[in-house]
Amino acid sequence: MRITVLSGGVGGSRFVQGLLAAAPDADVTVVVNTADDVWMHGLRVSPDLDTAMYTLTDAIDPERGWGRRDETWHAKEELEAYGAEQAWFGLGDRDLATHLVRSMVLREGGTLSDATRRLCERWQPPVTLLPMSDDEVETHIATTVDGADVEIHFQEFWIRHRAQVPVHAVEVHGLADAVPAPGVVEAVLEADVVVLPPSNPIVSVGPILGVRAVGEAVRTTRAPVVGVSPIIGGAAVRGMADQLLTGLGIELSAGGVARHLGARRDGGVLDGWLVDASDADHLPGLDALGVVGRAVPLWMRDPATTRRLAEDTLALADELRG
Ligand code: FO1
Repeated sequence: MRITVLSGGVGGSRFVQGLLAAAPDADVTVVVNTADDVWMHGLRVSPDLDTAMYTLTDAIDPERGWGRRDETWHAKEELEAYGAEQAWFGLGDRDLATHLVRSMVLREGGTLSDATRRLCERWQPPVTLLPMSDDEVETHIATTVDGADVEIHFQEFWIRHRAQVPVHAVEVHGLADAVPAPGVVEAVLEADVVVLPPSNPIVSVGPILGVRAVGEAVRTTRAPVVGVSPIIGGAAVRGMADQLLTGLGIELSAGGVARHLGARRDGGVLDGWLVDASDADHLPGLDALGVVGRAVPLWMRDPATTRRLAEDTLALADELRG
């Protein structure tokens, strides 16, 4: 069975771990958001690609959910001592080698796909890891810092300001002209199941669907498209979906995100949508939207609950396939 997952960083990668446990014989392709990518100290950093690669090879730091386990921060301390502008970014010493290798591949004229393949030669993740695009795409946030209206990179919004500054607009630079990376459209069109895991609908799943040909492929694939709500109750499970959705006027609920993504029958991307058991009151609204909803335990607390969520997702896909 071919499963294609459109994923951001931490939440999406955790979900894929459950998917691999639920369907060990499946051929899984993870199409990863690259709009979080950023130039840091002259190096190209791809946070979601690295989080997926590290999570699926158990190199991830389990507490942080990003970066390497057993990490040290000497380079970061030295950059702080130099008063380097971007010293606020969590650049780990082990992680630094990943950015150096990626940047070397790019500097030699390679693509982000080439760099990802190069890094995966070492890590051998149990999935095919594809950037959504090889074009440079970057999410910037229009905000107000110390009374001044500015536009800053998403990473600065999230890390330096801890998402505690207002969101006036989200601009994904380069997205309009970005084309899918090699293999991405095929992975969506030839899948038996396409999954939108509990990643941020604005800054993670959004940009992937915003690569025009990818969004079109998701809307036209013969595979059932099943999403998992990143919102439980009225709050994001983790990350900064609260601030982003509210800032953009999208209802902060499982139903609100489903309406934002839309039903495939009306030009949206969803056939099915999993909400948490505590959000079962959103099921009638999903029916009205034209999306088949299921209320199941959504919290990925441990491998068992994560696997169960993946099983519930595949079960709904089977139902939708008919
Ligand atoms: N997240 C943080 O909250 N603080 C950091 O300093 C930080 C550094 C970092 C470095 C490499 C990397 O791959 C991810 C990193 N992240 C950090 C996480 C990252 O900002 C987010 O995971 C995604 O960009 C949003 O999903």
